[in-house]
Amino acid sequence: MKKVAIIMGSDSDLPVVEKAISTLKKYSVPTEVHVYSAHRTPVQAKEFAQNARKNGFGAIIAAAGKAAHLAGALAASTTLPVVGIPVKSSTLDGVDALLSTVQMPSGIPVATVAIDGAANAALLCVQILAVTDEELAEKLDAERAENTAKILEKDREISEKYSG
Ligand code: RP5
Repeated sequence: MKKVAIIMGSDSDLPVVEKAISTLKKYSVPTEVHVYSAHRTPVQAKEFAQNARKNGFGAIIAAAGKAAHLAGALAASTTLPVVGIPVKSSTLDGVDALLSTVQMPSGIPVATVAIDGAANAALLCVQILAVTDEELAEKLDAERAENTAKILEKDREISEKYSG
């Protein structure tokens, strides 16, 4: 199976990124995690992206806050799918990172999830790998069915308690 890379701009992003790590683990997707910054270690970030395909990766998750150029900078150096997580750090509630990540120029796409949306970033990568992996696709279907059952149970509980 192809690996998924999780790159974060700073170790301070780890509390958000942990949800992506645990989600990929749940699906037994091989994962490699690094701290590379578009601004502080641009050479290492670029080198990683340039070599990612030949190193067996199928997708890259990039998490960064503030002027969050990491996902775009990685996407500039690879044609693997790059999923950006805008991280809510300090002042502007993550809107700074959201706009920095999502507003990519034509030709260099970044699939941007919600602010701190690490679980969805991982799920999107699983879905990308599942295009050619039937077993993963079945796991995704099973998880969706389980989630649907949970929500319907909540509906039943709340409906019983408050309707009338
Ligand atoms: C970004 O700046 C990082 O991704 C992080 O979200 C933010 C703050 O980094 P630190 O100053 O905490 O290292 O590049």
